[in-house]
Amino acid sequence: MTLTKNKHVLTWVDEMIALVKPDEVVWIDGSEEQLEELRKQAMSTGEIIKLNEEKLPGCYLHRTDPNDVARVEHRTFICSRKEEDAGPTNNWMDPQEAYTKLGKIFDGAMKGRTAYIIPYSMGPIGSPFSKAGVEITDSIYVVLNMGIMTRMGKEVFEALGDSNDFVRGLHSKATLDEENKYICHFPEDNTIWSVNSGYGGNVLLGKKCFALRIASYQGKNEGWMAEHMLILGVENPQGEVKYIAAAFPSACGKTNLAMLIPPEIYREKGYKVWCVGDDIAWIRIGPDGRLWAVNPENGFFGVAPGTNEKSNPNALASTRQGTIFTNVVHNLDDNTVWWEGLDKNPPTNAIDWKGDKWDPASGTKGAHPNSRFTAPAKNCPCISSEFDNGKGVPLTAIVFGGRRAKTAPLVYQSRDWENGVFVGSIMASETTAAATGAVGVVRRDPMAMLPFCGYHMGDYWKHWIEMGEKLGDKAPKIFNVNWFRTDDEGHFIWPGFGDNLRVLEWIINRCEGKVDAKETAIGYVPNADDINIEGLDGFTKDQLEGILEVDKDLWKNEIAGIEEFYAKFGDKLPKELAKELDTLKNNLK
Ligand code: GTP
Ligand code: SPV
Ligand code: MN
Repeated sequence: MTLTKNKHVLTWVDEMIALVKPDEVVWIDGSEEQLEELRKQAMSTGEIIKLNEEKLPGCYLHRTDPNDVARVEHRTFICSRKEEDAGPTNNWMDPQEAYTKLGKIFDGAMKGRTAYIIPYSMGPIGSPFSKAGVEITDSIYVVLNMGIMTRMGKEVFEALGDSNDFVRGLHSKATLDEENKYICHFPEDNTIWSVNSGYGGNVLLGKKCFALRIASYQGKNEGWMAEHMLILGVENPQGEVKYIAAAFPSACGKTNLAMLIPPEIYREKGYKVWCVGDDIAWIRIGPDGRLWAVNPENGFFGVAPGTNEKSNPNALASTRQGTIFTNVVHNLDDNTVWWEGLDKNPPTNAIDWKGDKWDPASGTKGAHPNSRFTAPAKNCPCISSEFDNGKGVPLTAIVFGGRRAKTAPLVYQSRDWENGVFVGSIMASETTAAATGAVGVVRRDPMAMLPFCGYHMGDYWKHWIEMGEKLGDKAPKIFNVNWFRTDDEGHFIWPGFGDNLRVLEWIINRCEGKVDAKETAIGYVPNADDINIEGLDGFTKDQLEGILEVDKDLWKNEIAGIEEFYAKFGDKLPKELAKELDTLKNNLK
């Protein structure tokens, strides 16, 4: 039974169904009964495994194909009509060529299978700033994950009415043929085609594909921004909440920062941190002229390894019910899950992420480094009261950050908005397991959007600069952080995690004009006395001074990398950024 009379939806669905030729078509209404029916089916085929109902109620384990465990950037394309519009940082394919090429792969790909038609909303259903999507998929795993990550169900069609304003997503696991794996975006058609993968970021089309790649393009045209950012609120002892959005590349600490638990001395004083979002922010200028941010998602697709009672208790608590675990260890003794960094007791009677019997003494990893949990946001003990507020929250500060063993100090503040855009544009970070390819290689990742910007990065920077012009003195202050400076033995110097609140406090103090700072070549760096290290066992002021240091020689080396990167943009490099680079060069002389 179709769930809508919307002609645009029906025509498109008919067309896609004629292409992929499933045996059956099921419209997802979002009801618990229908989801339960699908879970039963997926359990019967082994697609998901039900976990211990007492210890992990409503939780399931799924394993993807061992060759299909992360985003595939080299197979991800922006199919704008003009090649130039995809820019030098994206793979481009001509849209007609892409539709033809993928059309052949999709042709009959769902024979013998069921096509599920998923209506979903990014943002609370019916809010003026929310956007609708429809995903057609042959994977129950995708349906169940979309049910956690988005607002899914027939109400989305009710809110959509007769409108043509929805994103069309087509996904088939097809044969998982790596040579024919494509994640194609057609920003001018509001369309996404994804084939031959079953991994989250490639197939949960509401997430990176829509909420970042398509939405960043929409945002440029409509005057707002779609960013790879967490959103959190810091509540001070007086009960005032200041909101911060922060962009870090994949697996660089967004989920952890978004739901951090304040250090004891802060908790005693009455500080609280509220999580609005952990991965994506849709940001626009509100009626008061300030920037307001909404989290368009409804759940967390978080990195499992390293998540534990100490590093991120709120994330762990979020995964204790109604969660889908992907590519973690299955503990057969009590039918629960485990991953590296959960605790020091790996199960001995266990199956690893590949589905093989696993011995923790073997030295191999039991969980894939990019294994993930899909957990409902509502489970999070510190979820913000503003989570469902379609208007969003007003931003006091924007923070950029990456994984840098050296060079970038613990924190610094940009001089002004344009300088802040420059700081975001020169971000660099060590690659992680969130995408296929080498891990630990430093690459430029402007605004943490390198893999997610749906149009020309030069135009994207221009858009940032124009947003600043509109904001004027109401613009949030822009900062950069780096939790990942290492010592000579390669150990992280800064304790990180909950203690990152100490840095957020400095950031908020700066926004309120409460503390001074040292002006350096790159921007304002804290005086060591202004970062509270009280109660930090074994961390000294010397160490703090060390990680606040701006090493001019390292930064001079950095210049070459920035110039090389900027050169790719030719005359699309905003002149404001070229000027900022000149200033930095002069400052380093
Ligand atoms: P995506 O979901 O891929 O976008 O990742 P993310 O940015 O949300 O990263 P996440 O918070 O899941 O952290 C990724 C990894 O970084 C985990 O292994 C964490 O344990 C580690 N990490 C997070 N915060 C810190 C920190 O402050 N210090 C250190 N040393 N590691 C951290
Ligand atoms: C990321 O890689 O930034 C993620 C996970 O948040 S994915 O949904 O796979 O993109
Ligand atoms: Mn992410």
